[in-house]
Amino acid sequence: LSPYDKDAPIHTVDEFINGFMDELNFGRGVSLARSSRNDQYIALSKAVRQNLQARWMKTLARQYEEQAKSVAYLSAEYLLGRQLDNALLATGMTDVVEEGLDALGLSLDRLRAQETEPGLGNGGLGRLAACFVDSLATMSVPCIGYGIRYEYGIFRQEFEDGWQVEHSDRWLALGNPWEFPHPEHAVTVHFGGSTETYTDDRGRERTRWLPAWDVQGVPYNYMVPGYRNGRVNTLRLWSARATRAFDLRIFNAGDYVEAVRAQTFAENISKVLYPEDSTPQGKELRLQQQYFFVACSLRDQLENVLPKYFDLANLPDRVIFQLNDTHPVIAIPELMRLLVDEKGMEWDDAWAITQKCFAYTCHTLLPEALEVWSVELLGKLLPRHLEIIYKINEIFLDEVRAAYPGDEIKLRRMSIITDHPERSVRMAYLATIAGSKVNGVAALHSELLRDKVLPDFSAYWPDKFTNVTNGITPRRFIRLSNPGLSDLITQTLGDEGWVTDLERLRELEPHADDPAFREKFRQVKAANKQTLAQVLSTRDNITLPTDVMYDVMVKRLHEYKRQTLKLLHIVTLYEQILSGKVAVEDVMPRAFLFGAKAAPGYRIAKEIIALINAVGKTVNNDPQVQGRLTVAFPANYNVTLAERLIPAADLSEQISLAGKEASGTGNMKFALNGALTIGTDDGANVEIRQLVGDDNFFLFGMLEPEVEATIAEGYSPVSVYENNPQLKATIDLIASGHFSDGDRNRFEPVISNLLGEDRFLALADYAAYLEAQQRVEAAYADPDDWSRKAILNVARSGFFSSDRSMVDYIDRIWHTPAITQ
Ligand code: 26W
Repeated sequence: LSPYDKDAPIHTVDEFINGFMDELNFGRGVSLARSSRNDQYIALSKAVRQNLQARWMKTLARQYEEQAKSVAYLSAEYLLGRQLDNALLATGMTDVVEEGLDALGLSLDRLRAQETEPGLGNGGLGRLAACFVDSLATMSVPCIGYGIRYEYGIFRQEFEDGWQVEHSDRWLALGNPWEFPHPEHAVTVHFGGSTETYTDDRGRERTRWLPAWDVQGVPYNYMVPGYRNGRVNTLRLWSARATRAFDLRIFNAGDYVEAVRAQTFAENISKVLYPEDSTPQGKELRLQQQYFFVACSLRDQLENVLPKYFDLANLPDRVIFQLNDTHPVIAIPELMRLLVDEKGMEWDDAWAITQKCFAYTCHTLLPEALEVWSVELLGKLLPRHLEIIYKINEIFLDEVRAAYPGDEIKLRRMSIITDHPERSVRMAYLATIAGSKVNGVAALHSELLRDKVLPDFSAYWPDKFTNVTNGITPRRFIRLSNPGLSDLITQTLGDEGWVTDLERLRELEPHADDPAFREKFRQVKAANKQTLAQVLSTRDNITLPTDVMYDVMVKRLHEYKRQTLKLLHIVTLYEQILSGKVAVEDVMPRAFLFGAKAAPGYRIAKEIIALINAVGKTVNNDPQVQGRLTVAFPANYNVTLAERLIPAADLSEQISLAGKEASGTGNMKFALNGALTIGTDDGANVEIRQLVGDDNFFLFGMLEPEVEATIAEGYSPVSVYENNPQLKATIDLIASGHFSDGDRNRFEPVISNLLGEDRFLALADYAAYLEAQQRVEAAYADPDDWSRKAILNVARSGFFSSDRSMVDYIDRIWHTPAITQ
């Protein structure tokens, strides 16, 4: 940096007021008196970001000087959450800003509320990417996150008569102070057309792609601030726009209006996030999105990030591309194409480089979630890539043939190309063959991935397979979201070091036995419930009692996650009151809180949402219940709401069918914030239970091998129903129309799904779940012991810091040291 470049300009309250007023008066062009709340929010954000910008330039300069190896994280989703608070925390500016705003008669809380969160992800996978980039910045590890700047993020959910309705998420409508567009660095991406062979000047037979159309990717940079370490990494999201060539061609044809319309066609590529979580639809636009952002990102690395005249043979020393699920896997043939077709490298040399430059993380076990692209579609959109994939497959199958002579079945099983149900490309296989490492996201998941999903590949390459258990950033998910608990921890441990060294929470363990500490801990939880009740009252017009257990289930609505099992529990408690089996005075008061979005085309998931809302309406308004059971389902669950809900929870519901939830990360957030888990032996629940101890976790349900055995035996949900009188009474109450104004058909789809198929064995685990809920009630009846368990959950959750996940990725996969100075 030259001496003319500015260092962080804001340190004092006066400097802040100056910076803020400059941004307001000269950035927005309004006086304080005339400014809107949005003007104020943007001016505030821009004043805060000044301090980050100075650090950002320095970080980039250091990285360049050290020629450091970086992680290029390729992810179609980043579920970032609000930026302002995180920037304040990272820079340590909160107090100065609060005081400065106060002096101007403004409130930081109100301006915070003005921010629309960037919801550029569906759920766990997108949020994980956001946690990982946060941790890497905090650990001074060079990383650039690549993704798509969707103009519309995940839809905004509303309920109409309890039914989910989707609205577009216009998150950019009021301006976005957190992004830095760089149209001058736009790159061009090609699509379609055909390929041809030719002989180059050295007499070699080569192939080139003759594409039919192209678009430009404009990079928008976002700052990823490290926590108080003076580092700021980059998140580079690509936005699509029409190229000049694109519209010139049409202008020349004389149709001006058609030319302008064509620009819309190009811009459609980054228009909207696909709201599908786990069921890929094979839509052409989705493949366009995937190729668009990885092509932009690879070109950016090769042409802008690496020095001029860089020897590409050394690429693996400078960058590792981490594939966040299969969504960016088309990057593999793209790198081969760049190296072979454009740089003139020999195939084998290019392949050796490519194999070192990629690593693949799988985030699912559901077979229907594994992405497959039809050969027809891929060949139409990316003909050269299809050829490259075929060649990769051919060479790989030759290897397999040599290793297992005569085993035609194995050959067919391991082929990237499958013929059923139509000729298509299995992206997970391509990623496994090309990647240097393949990892699952929790211990159990990595085991199942190795042994059940990719057994042939793990037998062939045992060392390729590894595990990295997911994590969550403690900055956002305790320090920011739970200031009360954070202050208590800091007071108890003596300093704030735990925020970047989460294993230090272990030091809380001895305090779990201290009655005074338990009391303070309970006060924090009680205050968090008050805050949440306040938020839900203004946000959703929901009335919540604050002196009851908060039992929370928040995650995408999916059958395998089994929201219906939770619902059956609630209806059971209610039925027991109605039928007089249990006196209402003996019912433990509880509030059941749900948050969940369903994929818009996922019918049964939407029916389940409607049923939860219907049950809530009936139960909440039934005088017989005397307010002991409350069901709350605030619409539009997102990161911002999670930050309020999780700190207020007593009980965390993690009740997926064993073997289906790859990891879960919400489960970690709850434990860290002092909720106890009721959960199955699934995903990271397994590790949570091992760490917090069996006494501090309510385990129930079948284990994964039992699940398989039950299905193999021929599972009959209806006989479970026939043989359990309470279950029968519960389901019959729903079927009777009690929650649908007497309409017996209203929830027939849900009922017949449960009794006829029950793909995820909710009924099979029902009895065990009720029994576990009774253990929960018994434990909650002893507040002191419950607090002790909750404190131990906090104290033993340090492992789930995404900082630890990053250490594991660095040791096992990336080998990227932190930068120094
Ligand atoms: C449309 C195709 C599709 C397929 C899969 C879209 C999205 C997916 C993701 C893999 C779904 C997802 O978010 N998986 C979740 O990833 C989290 C982070 O690793 C895990 O904690 C969750 O268990 C897993 O469901």
